[in-house]
Amino acid sequence: MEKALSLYSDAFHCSVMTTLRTYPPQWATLRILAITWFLIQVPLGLWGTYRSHDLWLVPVTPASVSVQVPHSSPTLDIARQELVTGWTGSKGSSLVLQLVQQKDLGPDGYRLERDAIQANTELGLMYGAFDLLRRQRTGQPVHGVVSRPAYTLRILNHWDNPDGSVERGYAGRSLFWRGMADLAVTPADRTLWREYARANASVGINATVLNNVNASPEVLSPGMLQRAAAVAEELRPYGIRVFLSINFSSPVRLGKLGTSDPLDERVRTWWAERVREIYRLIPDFGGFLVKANSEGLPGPQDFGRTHADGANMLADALKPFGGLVMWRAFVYQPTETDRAKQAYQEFMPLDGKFRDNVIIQVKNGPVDFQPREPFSPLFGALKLTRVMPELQITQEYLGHSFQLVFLAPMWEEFLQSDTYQQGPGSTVARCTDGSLSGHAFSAIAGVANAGTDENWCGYSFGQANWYAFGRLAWDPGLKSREIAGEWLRLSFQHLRTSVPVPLSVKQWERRFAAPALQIMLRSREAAVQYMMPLGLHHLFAGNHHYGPGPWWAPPGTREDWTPRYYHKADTLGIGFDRSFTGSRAVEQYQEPLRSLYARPETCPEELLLWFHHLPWTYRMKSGATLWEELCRQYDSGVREVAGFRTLWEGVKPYADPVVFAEVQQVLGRQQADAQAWKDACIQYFARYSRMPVPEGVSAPVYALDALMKADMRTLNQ
Ligand code: GCW
Repeated sequence: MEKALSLYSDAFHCSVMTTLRTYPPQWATLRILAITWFLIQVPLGLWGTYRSHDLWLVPVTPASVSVQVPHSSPTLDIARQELVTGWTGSKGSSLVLQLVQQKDLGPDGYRLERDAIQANTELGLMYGAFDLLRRQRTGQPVHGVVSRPAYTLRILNHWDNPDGSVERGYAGRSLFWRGMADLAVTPADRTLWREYARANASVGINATVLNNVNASPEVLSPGMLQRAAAVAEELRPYGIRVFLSINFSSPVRLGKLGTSDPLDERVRTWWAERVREIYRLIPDFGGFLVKANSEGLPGPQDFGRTHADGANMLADALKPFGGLVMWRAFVYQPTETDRAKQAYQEFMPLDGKFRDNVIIQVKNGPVDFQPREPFSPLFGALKLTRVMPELQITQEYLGHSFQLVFLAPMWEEFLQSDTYQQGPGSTVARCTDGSLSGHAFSAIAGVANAGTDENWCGYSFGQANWYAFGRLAWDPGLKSREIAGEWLRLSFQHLRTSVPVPLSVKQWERRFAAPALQIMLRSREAAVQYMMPLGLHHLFAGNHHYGPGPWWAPPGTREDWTPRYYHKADTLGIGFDRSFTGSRAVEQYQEPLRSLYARPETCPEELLLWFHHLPWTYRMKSGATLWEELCRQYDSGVREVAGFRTLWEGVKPYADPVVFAEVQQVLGRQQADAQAWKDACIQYFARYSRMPVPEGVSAPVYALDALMKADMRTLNQ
């Protein structure tokens, strides 16, 4: 992308120069003027080309506004500066930022009045300022607005390693780490961290975990802590608190103690000292995120202790400083027990045993960020313990940064799922944002998709997922459509007059925004269809989690890491039986879900093969057999992507050429890879179903044997 952008500017620059060179020397003055114009316009961003690094915070030529702040402070100065440089309201307006005492606004909420922003805190005023500017740019009402976030903590999880690599990152290197030998903080680091903080604050994100949950003990080394402190310094004025992931065996690996047993006094003292040291450097440090006894990582169970023992030990160390432990429930072992059941089984007996500064972080689905899963039954089930959702913004299982998939529809589906824990209407959002539990404190996490790529997210539309996470963490009731619409306007509307065919706002909405919106809103369902329709899950070839591999099972691989564990295709049928005749995972859901999920006739078809192993000839609601329906879903997913390409071709005259070319390329690869998914899965499953591919389903492009040998990541690169 970066390359594309600079190629584009270079091309422009060359053509300006060539034109000028062809004119006679008396044109020298004009030449100088033209070059000066060019040099001024580009850095100021007034030239109207796409600058992917700006994200949704595109610079404008502001109208004049006078902004009064109650006093000067780093946060209020930011709010003021944003308003002055970003004002697109009426010229000559005056605005007062007022600190008030209004209980209904809470710590981060605000009220937008005709000529005032009111909030209880400086941060509330800053959030109000960002919202006001967003509203001006997206044509929403700018006064009479009261807003406060649903979740107290709206946090990103970076899976960044000390060496600068990013686990499941598809957008360059880490924003925070460059290796243990390069911990010095440069001015460029600070600039990048401020830009990062600003982007987060603009959508209400107020915390971040700087390193991978697969944590290296080194994160607690003095050098890394000092760098983390420098990050915290830049993030603080934007209201973003820094957290770290820790490795449970740090006392042994870093502290050279003989044990990491959470009940051992020396271990407890060691952690208490580490925590004191951190708070000396980062006075508002948020706390620890912990992945323990999960996927081979150490944890309290190594010493015969429970997750509660481990979490509480850290919570006790953090308590005097107001710190928090986010303890992940992503735990499963290669046992006979269905993987989807294990987190619930481990954590339910511990309900009520956690300290009040512990919160259990649960992935949205019971398995692992698959394109579609039912919600994890832990939501709403843990009644005495705080629970927070973990979403994945980085597209590990949804096409990396090579496919355009807008994730808000998936998150909306999840957050609005009814758990029935306290009767109808007990949505996941309400079970976790404090509405039902009455807990004063609540949180939601998103695994970040940002890296050092010029455009932060690997491809431009990936930015929409970062944006959407922030917006939903603030207001889980928002609709994907509203979020996508906002993001499109913020990111691209300013280009409408500098595109090949300049447009009015109305024309731009119709000709550019509407088709782009349609692509975004349908993209997740399309991905489900061409990857794993009807409740299928984890069909990936290899640990890269990109392309199809329902056959994938290299010798020695843990069974629960192979697709066959999940799809269980045989000559009789396909799917994972989690009903009462199978693993009984349905038992973990409240009524009426338990009964609905337990019977194929009442199970939602989009989750059918998640809960049931059914004959290939099973009759679907459409009257087609399961096999026919499966083939058609795959086919329809590929067709949908072909449709996205056509829609996108239609925006060409109205799109910035750089954006156009980039998305065109992404969709091209997406269609080819969708085709590979369809061809792989239909041909592979046909070996079991032994049924003909139904009429109307397009013929394969790839032969199964070739796909089985190919590296799916590079097949259509
Ligand atoms: O889905 C899996 C990923 C791992 C990740 C793990 C987790 C950080 O493939 O890369 O590890 O989930 O969430 O802990």
